[in-house]
Amino acid sequence: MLKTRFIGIGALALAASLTVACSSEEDDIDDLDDIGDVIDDRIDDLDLDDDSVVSQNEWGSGFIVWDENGDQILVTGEFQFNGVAFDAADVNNDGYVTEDEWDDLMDDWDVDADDVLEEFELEPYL
Ligand SMILES: [Ca+2]
Ligand SMILES: [Ca+2]
Ligand SMILES: [Ca+2]
Ligand SMILES: [Ca+2]
Repeated sequence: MLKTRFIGIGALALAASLTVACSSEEDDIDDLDDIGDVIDDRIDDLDLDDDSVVSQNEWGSGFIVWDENGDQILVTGEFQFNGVAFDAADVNNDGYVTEDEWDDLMDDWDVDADDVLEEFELEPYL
């Protein structure tokens, strides 16, 4: 008779706690909007009905949107087009753009006089 003794060995599982630094890289940056015919964010903000052009009404609303502190003038920090545009807009050179100056700007920039600003008309000022 062979007596086999099974010795139950309590196996000790040593859980080594490894601190794994899991850096989750998010690849959701789609910065591909520099392609020619994609509308600039600034135009997009003005173009409320997304028809790719800025109408006079939209242009008028743009002044209000950009005038963050609501003092009826746009200073350089609020004015989101470039320096050339600001100089063009600030006709009397007092350092800020009033609503009248803003409205006149649209007439100046609407080179094809169709009462809307297309991207090509705004492009030099972005
Ligand atoms: Ca529009
Ligand atoms: Ca302001
Ligand atoms: Ca001015
Ligand atoms: Ca136009």
